[in-house]
Amino acid sequence: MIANWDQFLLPYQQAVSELKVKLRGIRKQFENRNQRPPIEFVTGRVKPVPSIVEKMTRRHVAEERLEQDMQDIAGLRIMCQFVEDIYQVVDLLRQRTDLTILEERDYIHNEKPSGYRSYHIVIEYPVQLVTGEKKILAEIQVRTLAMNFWATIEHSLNYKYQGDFPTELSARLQRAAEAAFKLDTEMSEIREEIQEAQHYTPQNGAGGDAPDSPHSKED
Ligand code: 0O2
Ligand code: 0O2
Repeated sequence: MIANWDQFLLPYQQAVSELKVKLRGIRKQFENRNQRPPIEFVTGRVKPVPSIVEKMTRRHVAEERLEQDMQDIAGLRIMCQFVEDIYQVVDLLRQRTDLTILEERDYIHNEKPSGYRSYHIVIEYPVQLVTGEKKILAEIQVRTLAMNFWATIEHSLNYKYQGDFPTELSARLQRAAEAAFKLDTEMSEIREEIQEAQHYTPQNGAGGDAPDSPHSKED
C-alpha cells in the first residue's frame, strides 16, 4: 500500500485549491460585469484515504493504476441556480485552456437508477511542482441547488444503510429526486416568464407592455 499518503495526495490538494479559486473566479467575473453568475457556489475536497482504499478494493483498482483509474481523488462541485446554468458552466469549462476535458457524463437527462442527477466532467489538470509539471485527474460535478439538496441527504442516509436501502425507501428517494427535478423545471419556467415580462416593461425600452402583463391595464 502507498507508504506516504501525504506525499501522494499533495498534488491533488494543490489542484483542488487552485481549481476552487479559478471556478470561484468565474462567479466574480460575472458579478463585476453586473450579470447574474451561472455559479452559485463552489466546493471541493480531496477524497479521504479510507474512502480511496475502500473504492480501490471495491473496484479492484491496483495501486499502480490508482492515478489513472480513480478519477475523483480530487473532487470539485459547482452549484447552480437553474438547470440551464449547468450547461452554460459546462460550455465555459470546454473553452478553458488551463484544463483538458477527458469525459462528460450527463446524469441530468440520464439520471442514475437511484434518482441522482448532476453533470459530471472528468478533467486532466496540470499542477506545477518543484519536480516539474504533473498532470492529475479531477472530477467536477455540476448540479442545481435542488439536485445538491437531494444528493447530500441521500448520501448521508446511504451511509446509514451502507448503500443497501430497503426497496420502499429507494422508491421514495427516487420520487423525492423527481420532485426536486420538477422544482428545478418550475423555477426555470418562472424565471423565463419573469424575463419575458421584464422584456416588455416600458422602462427597459423594449417596446411596450406585454398583452398579459398584470400592470398593463392600470399603468
Ligand atoms: P464532509 O462533511 O465529510 O462532507 P473554503 O475554500 O475554505 O471555502 P473548504 O472549507 O475547504 O472551503 O471546503 P469547501 O470547498 O467549502 O467544501 C468542502 C466540502 O464540499 C466537503 O466536505 C464535501 O462535503 C463537499 N464536496 C465538494 N466537492 C465534492 C466532491 O466532488 N465529492 C464529494 N464527495 N464531496 C465534495 P468535507 O470537508 O470533505 O466534509
Ligand atoms: P464520494 O466522494 O462519496 O462522493 P464511481 O465514482 O466509480 O463510484 P463512476 O461511474 O466512475 O462511479 O462515477 P460517477 O457515477 O460519474 O460518479 C460517482 C460520484 O457521483 C459519487 O462519488 C457521488 O459523488 C456521485 N453519485 C453518483 N451516484 C450517486 C447517488 O446515487 N447518490 C449520491 N448522493 N451521489 C451519487 P463516490 O464515489 O460515491 O464518492
